[in-house]
Amino acid sequence: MSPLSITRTLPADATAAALRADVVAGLSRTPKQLPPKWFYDARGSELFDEITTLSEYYPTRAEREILLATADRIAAATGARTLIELGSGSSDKTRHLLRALTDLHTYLPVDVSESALRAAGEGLLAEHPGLTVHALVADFQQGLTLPPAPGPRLLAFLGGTIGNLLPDERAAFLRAVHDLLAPGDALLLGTDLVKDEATLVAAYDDARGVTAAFNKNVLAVINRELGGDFDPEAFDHVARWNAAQEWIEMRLRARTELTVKIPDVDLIVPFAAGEELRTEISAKFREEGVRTELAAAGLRLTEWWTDRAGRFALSLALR
Ligand code: AVJ
Repeated sequence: MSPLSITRTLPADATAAALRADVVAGLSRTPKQLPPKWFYDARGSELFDEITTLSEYYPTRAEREILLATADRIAAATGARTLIELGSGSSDKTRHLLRALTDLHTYLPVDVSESALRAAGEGLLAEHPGLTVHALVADFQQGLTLPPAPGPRLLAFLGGTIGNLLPDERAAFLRAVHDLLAPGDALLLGTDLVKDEATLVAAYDDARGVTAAFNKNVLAVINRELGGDFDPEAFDHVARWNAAQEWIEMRLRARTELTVKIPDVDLIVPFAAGEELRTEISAKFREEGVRTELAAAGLRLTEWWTDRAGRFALSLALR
């Protein structure tokens, strides 16, 4: 069995520096905001995995349904010899793709979590002994350099995570994907779709409060990493549909007027009673919008697949 190789393209202290910068900038401005990537420490990743099992949270199941139904067509359309997966996490849904991609030589999972990459990589190698697995510890928003790997290459960005980027970040991201790919390479993109407000809000405000705990986990991350004294109990979880932007916003709302100290970045953060801190946007898409955004980045949408209920889409686009 070939060994699992792991390359760290982030300096060891890059994550810490990025968190400090995001906390200082995001909590000093009005309205307050933090990028969603800081949810995902070990506890946050566990809570996210639990979210994917909730009856209200349909995207994971819907995307798996599409992948199961289309994996063979994806394999035939791309003939991929290399699969690159951004934000691979547990590589759970990837298994359906790997089974179908009969010409696959190399799998390049990319994630900020080295522990997730190691666990997933070892599991996949056991199932596909001939496969070369080269994991990259990297933040795909900070610019990505890929090791040489045989083409055609298929780059997968699943889960609807593109929806967590703001529109200008999304455009920059798709442009970077275009620049990473060669003619004949493909992008497989998962996007959650616009639907009725009640279904969307329930998916981000479940009855058992798992999403609320996930949302508040970012406060625990700041407390632990930067010596903060956030009291998670002092905030309410808010999930709201922004109809103009067509995205869900997750927020944390201060129950009372309060002050938070974050000594490691010399920050004292006042909250007014009812003041909200935006922790995530999760954009929802329509086919025409996806087609247009891909085209603007030089990528051509060739396939659009949804689950039977029409809740989620997988797009295949060619460079
Ligand atoms: C799967 C990472 C895209 O926006 O739906 C789940 C994360 N946030 N519940 C999403 C999430 C709240 C999620 N992503």
